[in-house]
Amino acid sequence: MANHDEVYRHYIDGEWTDGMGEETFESENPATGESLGEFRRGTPDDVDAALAAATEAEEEWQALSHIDRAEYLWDIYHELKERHQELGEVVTKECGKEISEGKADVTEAWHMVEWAAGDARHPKGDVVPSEIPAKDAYMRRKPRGVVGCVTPWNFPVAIPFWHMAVSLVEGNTVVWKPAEQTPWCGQIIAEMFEDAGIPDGVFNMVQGFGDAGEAIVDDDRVDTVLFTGSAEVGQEIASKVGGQPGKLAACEMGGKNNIVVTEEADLDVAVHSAVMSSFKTTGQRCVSSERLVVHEDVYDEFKERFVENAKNVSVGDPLDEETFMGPLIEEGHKEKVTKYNELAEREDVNVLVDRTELDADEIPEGHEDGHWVGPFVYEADAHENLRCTHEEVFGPHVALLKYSGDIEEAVDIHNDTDYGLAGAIISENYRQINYFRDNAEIGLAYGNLPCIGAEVHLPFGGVKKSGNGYPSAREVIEAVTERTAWTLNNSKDIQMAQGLSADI
Ligand code: UN1
Repeated sequence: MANHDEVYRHYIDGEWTDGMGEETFESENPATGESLGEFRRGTPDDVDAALAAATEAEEEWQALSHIDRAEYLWDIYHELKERHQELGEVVTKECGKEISEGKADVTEAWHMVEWAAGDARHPKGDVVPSEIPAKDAYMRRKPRGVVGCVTPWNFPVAIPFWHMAVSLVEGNTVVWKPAEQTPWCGQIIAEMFEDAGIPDGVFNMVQGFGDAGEAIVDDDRVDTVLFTGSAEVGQEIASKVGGQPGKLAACEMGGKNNIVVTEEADLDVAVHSAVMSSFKTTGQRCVSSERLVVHEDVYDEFKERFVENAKNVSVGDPLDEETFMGPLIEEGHKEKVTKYNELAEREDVNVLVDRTELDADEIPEGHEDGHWVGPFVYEADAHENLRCTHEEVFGPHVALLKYSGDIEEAVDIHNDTDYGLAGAIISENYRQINYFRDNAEIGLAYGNLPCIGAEVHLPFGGVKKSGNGYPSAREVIEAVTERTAWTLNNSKDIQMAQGLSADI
């Protein structure tokens, strides 16, 4: 538990500071409504101070080798592992994910740190044969400089390390704004960097809201912006940064993700995958599935079994190991999910399960102020352009969409959203699986698996409205480094490529 006698601060230039603003804000446990601690609210002036420190620290940090820089992260790797249970509980208390998910968040963080720090022993560069015999050509990677990171609440430990671990090992300095819903996780991560002895100004953390995030995005001293979060904010960032030459943004946003269940599916695998993908994290992963595209031959049996699960899946105290779904993150989000459930009714879908309001006896004692919602499941026309089947809800709001044709039709339905993040096919037929693999418009494609639970050493990102670039996992290296093509002439003659005449 955070210490209630103190107001937690920003970490700028190796110091804990109140910053320049007067305001504070509270972190709230979404399962109980209790306050977890009070935090200073950062202002654009605080971001300015953090960016000044990060810019100042660049030269010294870049003078270290990858391996020396990685040493600081190895310390954090060990700490994450040693404090697994404790930190998992903090994640669960602050963002409401059930405890196995809270712990998995911490595990994912140390996997990322391990990948980035281990990668220091594999510095990246290429020797490329030149088309001219006496020429050597190389490609070297260099850090871009200052990386600004804006991270979401739903993976409050893992995603910051997706952004920051590779950035730092590659020689960038960092200014990070944690999500305003999970400042306690932000505080703990900053303490870890301090304990690891990271040089002043290399890592900076400013707590706060959208205005602080915007100050990071707008500032010329930031060379790369990494953002994971909502489609609205991501689009705004991408278009703002697109208008600033020399600056780069890698954004990963949401999805309206599908699972395709063909007539050749193993229905045990199908139901299990759909329940995991739709209800884990109470549907609040960017990779959660809200559309289940099911062939008519297996539709009735799938529906019956999925509905049975949706009716019975446990919603409750996320610290209890028996719980499957915790609360939603905040009251405003509960209102949004409720509105989408109501919208679906107005759009005249056939509602199969409606647990929008839980029964009083389902809510555990002491948790009356939590933001509870259970599954909402309905069937709708797969070819109709309804808002409820096309807009991301980010909750346990799930449409069953029946199809009757072949795999081409299923994949057409699958692709019929503006998003393209994650999706899965459940089938025992390799031709169907291969067709899905080659034609589904998504960045993360799964076969006979839930579409959540990506591993950090694979690229993580989407297409269409789901994002540009990879602010995450191993591919983040593309966003936080730039490459120099270096060409050396080993002769006294000037010889040109493309057969260009060198006569003067
Ligand atoms: C997210 O939903 O924002 O693939 C990230 C997964 C996790 C990351 C999810 N490794 O489900």
